[in-house]
Amino acid sequence: MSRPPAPCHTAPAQRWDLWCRVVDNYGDAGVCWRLARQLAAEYGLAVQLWIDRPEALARLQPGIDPARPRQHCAGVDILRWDADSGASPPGAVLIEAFACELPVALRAQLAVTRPLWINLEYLSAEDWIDGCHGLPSPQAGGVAKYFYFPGFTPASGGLICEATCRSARAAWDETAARGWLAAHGIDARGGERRLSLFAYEQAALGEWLEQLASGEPWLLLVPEGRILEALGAWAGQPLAAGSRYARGALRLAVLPFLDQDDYDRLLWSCTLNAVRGEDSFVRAQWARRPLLWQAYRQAQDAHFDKLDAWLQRWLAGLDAGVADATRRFQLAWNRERDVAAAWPEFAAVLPALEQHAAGWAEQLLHDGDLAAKLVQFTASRLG
Ligand code: TRH
Repeated sequence: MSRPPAPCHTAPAQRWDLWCRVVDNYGDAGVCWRLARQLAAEYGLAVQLWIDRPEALARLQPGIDPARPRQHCAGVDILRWDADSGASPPGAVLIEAFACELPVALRAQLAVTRPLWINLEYLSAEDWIDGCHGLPSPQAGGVAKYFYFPGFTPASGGLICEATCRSARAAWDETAARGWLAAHGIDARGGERRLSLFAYEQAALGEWLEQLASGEPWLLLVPEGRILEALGAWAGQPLAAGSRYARGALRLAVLPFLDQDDYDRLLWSCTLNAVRGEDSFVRAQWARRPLLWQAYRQAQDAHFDKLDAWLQRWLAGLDAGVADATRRFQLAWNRERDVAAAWPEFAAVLPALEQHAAGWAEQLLHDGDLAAKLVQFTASRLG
């Protein structure tokens, strides 16, 4: 997909406003921050990111001060979304992330200011996404709000992937990985495979760790987070950033919570990445390595539909044995049981999945990344 022409430096940059409410964890802030940065860096847009909990953003990006109501970082104006927000007129494009309710004051002016109003939805690999992506929904005052669905198909809104991510990943190799680990005080050992772990609570964690301890050598790399409690219970000692622990063939190193760019480097350095939610799940695909996805739990187990839909796409065309072993382990991880029983077969197919991973990433980006598609989508509607 061709990119729009480079920004003209004499014309004022088009302004986009991105509104983000942090529901929980880091995904809402993570997705919005990534998109805001990319739109500013690659498309020369003047991006304003309004966020109700800048402290979530501060964990992901060094240099952000959550106490400041307004600041500029990585080309983006970051504004705290508080009770008085929404009085100033929006830019040409207004993105409401994940159906967050826009401020009343802002909604009241949309019929007059008429920005292109987009609801950026959560990611799903389900088929119905393609039929809904890009549809307008009439709102009060004759204004349309467009549904923008990220996704895995050409007919969807695509996946966020910055140009810098592609080039830096392409240049990353085992020497870089070892250097990165050394900088974090971790010595890489020959013959040892690496597993990164970013997970919600996980009842089956202990049985998996036991098995890892009694098999081939693995180095488990865990950024600080809520999984540390379960890990510490298994290790029989409290764990925090900097902790080291070993049992049998398993070595464990706890890292600090990394900034977004450094978290990518962790993913690129591992044999297998256990990820969760939405944004780390996408980043693990750009890592071009096998991944284990813990979907964000939803009512009525709706997340299993999302998991199935993604597995169908990811595993399409793979040898039936590889696909079955992978599906079984991903389901066991999400059901939080029978993980130990499913591990040996999944471990055996990791090399085949690694071979598949690079082609999969290329295929996903073939029709353009999310920002490229979004910019085209807006250009065609703004005229
Ligand atoms: O944190 P998540 O579980 O986030 C979410 C939210 O819960 C949200 O409400 C939900 O709807 C959504 O998931 C599906 O997982 P996610 O999406 O992977 O976001 C994590 C972010 O944190 C991502 O941008 C990567 C980043 N990260 C770091 O920057 N450093 C780290 O060390 C780690 C572990 C993650």
